[in-house]
Amino acid sequence: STYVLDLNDKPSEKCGVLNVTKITENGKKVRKNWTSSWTVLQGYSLLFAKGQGGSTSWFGGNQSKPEFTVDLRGGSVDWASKDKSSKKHVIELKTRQGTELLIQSEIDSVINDWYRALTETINTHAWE
Ligand code: I3S
Repeated sequence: STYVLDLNDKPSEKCGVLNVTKITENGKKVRKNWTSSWTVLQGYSLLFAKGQGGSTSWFGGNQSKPEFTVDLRGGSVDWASKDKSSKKHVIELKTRQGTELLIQSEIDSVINDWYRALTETINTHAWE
């Protein structure tokens, strides 16, 4: 039989473009700055790189470095309450280190897949 290996089927290996902003850094509130970001879930790490614009680049390439990386171990993920953002389909991600991020996509199937993947990852690595 034949099957297609879809990278996005694995809970711990997923990538795509999302809108992202930090709202808290090391426990301190920071100003929102929504940016479109190439996002990769790799094991328990969530990596963000500048999305769109500029040269075509990827993590494997020379020109691109992840802008920041989030360690999901011990973190939490939930749908953001209305007071966190006026946008639709917003996920709130909190890390053990005291960073809070909002991640969003206009496409609800996309954000639902991310919600599932992040939840599975956090649950899988809950005791590390
Ligand atoms: O939670 P806030 O402060 O209403 O967030 C909005 C602002 O950050 C706004 O920027 P400035 O106030 O810096 O101009 C952004 O443009 C909005 O996108 C933010 O709100 P949403 O509801 O989109 O997360």
